[in-house]
Amino acid sequence: MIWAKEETLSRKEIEKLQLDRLKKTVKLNYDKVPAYRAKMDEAGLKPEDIKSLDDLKLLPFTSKQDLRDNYPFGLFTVPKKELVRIHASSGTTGKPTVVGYTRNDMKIWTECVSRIAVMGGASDEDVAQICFGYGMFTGALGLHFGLENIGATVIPSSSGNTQKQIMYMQDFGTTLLVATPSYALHIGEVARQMGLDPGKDLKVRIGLFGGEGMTEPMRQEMYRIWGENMMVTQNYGMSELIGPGVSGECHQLCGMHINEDHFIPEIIDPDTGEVLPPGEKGELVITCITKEALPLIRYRTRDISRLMYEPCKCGRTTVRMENLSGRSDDMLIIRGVNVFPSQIEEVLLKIPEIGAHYEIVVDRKNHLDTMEIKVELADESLLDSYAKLGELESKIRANLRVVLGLDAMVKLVAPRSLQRFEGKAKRVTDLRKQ
Ligand code: DLL
Repeated sequence: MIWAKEETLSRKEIEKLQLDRLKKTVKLNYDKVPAYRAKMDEAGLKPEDIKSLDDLKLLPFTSKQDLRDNYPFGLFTVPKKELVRIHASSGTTGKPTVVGYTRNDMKIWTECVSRIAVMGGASDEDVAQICFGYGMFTGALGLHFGLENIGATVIPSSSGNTQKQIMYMQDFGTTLLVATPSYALHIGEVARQMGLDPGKDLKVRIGLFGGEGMTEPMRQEMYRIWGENMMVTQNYGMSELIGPGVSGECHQLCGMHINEDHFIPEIIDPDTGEVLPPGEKGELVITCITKEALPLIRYRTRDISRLMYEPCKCGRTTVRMENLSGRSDDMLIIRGVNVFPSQIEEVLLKIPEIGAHYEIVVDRKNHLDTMEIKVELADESLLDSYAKLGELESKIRANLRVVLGLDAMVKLVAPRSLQRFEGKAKRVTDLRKQ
């Protein structure tokens, strides 16, 4: 099923809509946000200069730093009284990034999330358990309102207390699970430890995952743990842009459809800021064209992706973004080589003898970068044989060397010994920064 007719407009129709909305949004920012007006003035631009979608590239970027510089409400286009909700993203240091919604923004957000939920197979028949942490994170309340809107029965169980989550699943007949991919794996593992086979003993048939990346081998691991019949999709979003609801995968699993009547995507070269031709990989930049309170223009997401305009078999005409390769600020530079944690995950999860949990520790010793990857064994049986452990370690190192082009230390650890995460997983510790 397709939730909204806007998901199937022709390219010409969508572009017309985008241009009208872009013009209004640029004017709104120019009139109401002194910081953005100053940037446009500096670039010698007036709202009337935006005459075609191609002119988008003339506009100045917005970045996280702009939000910081204007903390908390300086980039908002409306007085605080018009806000009905505030969220904030979890900065690890300093002040958080604050975002706000008018009543109309809430409607748009709900609509966008309803679309991506339906893309992932959700319907009013579903009992949806939301295992994102409720609070300032946009994930839980975003999915909550979107799923309620399509008529699903929502269980706001939040994250943590995993055994109780499983009890709710059994007792309430949960059919749809909302979580980060890493927490979904953890819940599945705990269910198994409780003697359940999630594919048979639970009714969960849809996984709507997001908030962090899910590589293809991780999706395979999800089927292994939750059962082959689970519909596993991921969706993408960001607090600054709206929260969840920017894009989501449909059943074809060929990238995430962007809600293009609300967001205009571009891909740029992260170093030069130049817009790249369709199909090339680079940093995703998004312009919000329907929001009222915080309609960010050309927001630099730091996420690395590619746009795909080829038609999708699902019938939607909206452009798809490739599942992220990572964030430009997640990229590790090890002895001069660029390494994305997702590349490491791809290698590790293809090796059957090891589990889905890993930790990457980067350090500098004697002026040389080192990388140690701690990997969990899938089961205890190998622990008894030094020879087999050594062989496995060499195999992992060799596979990593082929993909990364550099040598990493590999440390095999006992099953279930690495930390588990109830929200977004933290897989990398870079001791060079401390
Ligand atoms: O994570 C919004 C969200 C919640 C999206 C729940 C989907 C589901 P933030 O906390 O602001 O917002 O974090 C945004 O998370 O820039 C990406 O780096 C990462 N991210 C979100 N979804 C995905 C995904 C929410 N499907 C940051 N794949 C983004 C990879 C993702 N990374």
